[in-house]
Amino acid sequence: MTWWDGATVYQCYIRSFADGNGDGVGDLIGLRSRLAYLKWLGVDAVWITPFYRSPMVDHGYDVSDPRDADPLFGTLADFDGLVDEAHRLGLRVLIDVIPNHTSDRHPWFQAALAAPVGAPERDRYIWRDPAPDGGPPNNWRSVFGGPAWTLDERSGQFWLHLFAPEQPDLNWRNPEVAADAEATLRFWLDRGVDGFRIDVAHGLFKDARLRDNPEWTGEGVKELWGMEQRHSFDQPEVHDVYRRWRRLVESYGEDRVLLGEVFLWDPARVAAYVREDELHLAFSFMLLGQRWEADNLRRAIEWSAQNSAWALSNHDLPRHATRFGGVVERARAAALLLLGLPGTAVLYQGEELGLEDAEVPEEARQDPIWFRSGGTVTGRDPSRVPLPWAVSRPPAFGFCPDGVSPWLPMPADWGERSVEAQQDDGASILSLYRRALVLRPTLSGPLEWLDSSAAPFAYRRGEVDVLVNVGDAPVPLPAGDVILWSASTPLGLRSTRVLPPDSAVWLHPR
Ligand code: ISL
Repeated sequence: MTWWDGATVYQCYIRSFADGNGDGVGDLIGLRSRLAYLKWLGVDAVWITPFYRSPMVDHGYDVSDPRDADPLFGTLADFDGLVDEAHRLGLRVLIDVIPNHTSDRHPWFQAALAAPVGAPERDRYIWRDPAPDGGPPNNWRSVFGGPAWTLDERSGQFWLHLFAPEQPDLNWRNPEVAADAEATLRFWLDRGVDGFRIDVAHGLFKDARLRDNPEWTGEGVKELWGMEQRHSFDQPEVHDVYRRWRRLVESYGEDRVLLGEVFLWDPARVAAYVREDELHLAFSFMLLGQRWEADNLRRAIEWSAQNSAWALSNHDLPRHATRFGGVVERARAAALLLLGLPGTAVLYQGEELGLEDAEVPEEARQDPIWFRSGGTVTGRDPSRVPLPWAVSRPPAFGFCPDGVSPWLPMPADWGERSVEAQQDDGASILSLYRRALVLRPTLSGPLEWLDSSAAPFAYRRGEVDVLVNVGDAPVPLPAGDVILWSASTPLGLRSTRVLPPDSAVWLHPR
């Protein structure tokens, strides 16, 4: 059995977790100072989003040096100290690796811009002559909106960027690119990391002929801006990369994990990445996008690949407390639904506080999606607002020192949601997460669906039944000993017990 089987990983979006140096942006020393909180909460591992050298166009997912820390977040020595402290506390450390693209400030891209057409310096990226009409070489769109190509006036060629123009896509058909990514993996494994979350793991290779993507007809690799991503994502060549990476990480021992962001809707295509000789885990995006509806939640869990990493929220999507309709009791029930599942669960920072998406005023927005869509798509800032730590210290509630503005404004009432406000309150959602994390290891074995008439949504894990009332009427509770319930009010007398709407229980059936 591997350590991640049954484990819970905590996603730390580092910019917004804890500010240790007082500049309004979260950092490595801030995270280190809060590791004891994560230990207290009861998670097994922390996944830290990118803290590498970056011009921060995409908040660190545009990397100019993948083997150094950005001064905004700290130093390599800070990182080493963080890993040591985490390991001392018994917490594993996962970090991001971003193999699909670099920053346009990466020395490789700077060299490419300076080199003549056809020079080896350019071949690490994807360049093409304009189409006959002078426009982009094909019809691909950037995930962030607009064309996936930008013209380099000097050379007269376009470069490919599936994300922002400042994130040029690497040419994975060039062996130097593969070798450099492996050097990055080794660099961090040598510093003691326990695994990697692979950004855009379904990317990397593009169709060799860069054919136009067809219009979306409802099936295929995935949809984006009305097009099927048949030629831009999920090419067969990518699997060899992960076979090599698997051997590489295994040369450091069996306990280093590869977790892919394989953002595809077709479960069979996701499953193709999670194999004996490829990735250990891939996120279940089916569950990440789901609304509070029994059938859809159940289908999302059924459809997802074996070896899923389950999550309800992350830094790219609306928080699930908001997606589920802003009903606190639902967020509480969802915790029991998520933490009852087998395999690996991933919490997104702040969900344990019941945080919802925050209103971010237009003038404060920072996500490239907001700018590239010409202000028509809000983007991801609302789910990236910093965490409140202290009750009564607006506007940053202990995220950063008093008198400093956090990099995104925090709602005025977030003191009530803070760690300090909830930590000693047995009825808080934070206490509920903590109790669930204590009990999670007692749930064992695979998931078995229960066609229980007592609750619309029910599954069994060994000795424990997980019942979730996603409906809007109370349902009778089957006989058994309740070991955990989500409702913030007590369950009531044994004989009259019901499961209220928007609540869940873990129970030993009788
Ligand atoms: O393909 C997608 C939509 O159809 C995207 O959702 C894509 O998988 C996702 O945006 C990738 O996200 C990751 O890489 C981005 C970065 O901005 C995100 O924060 C990161 O999670 C570019 O590095």
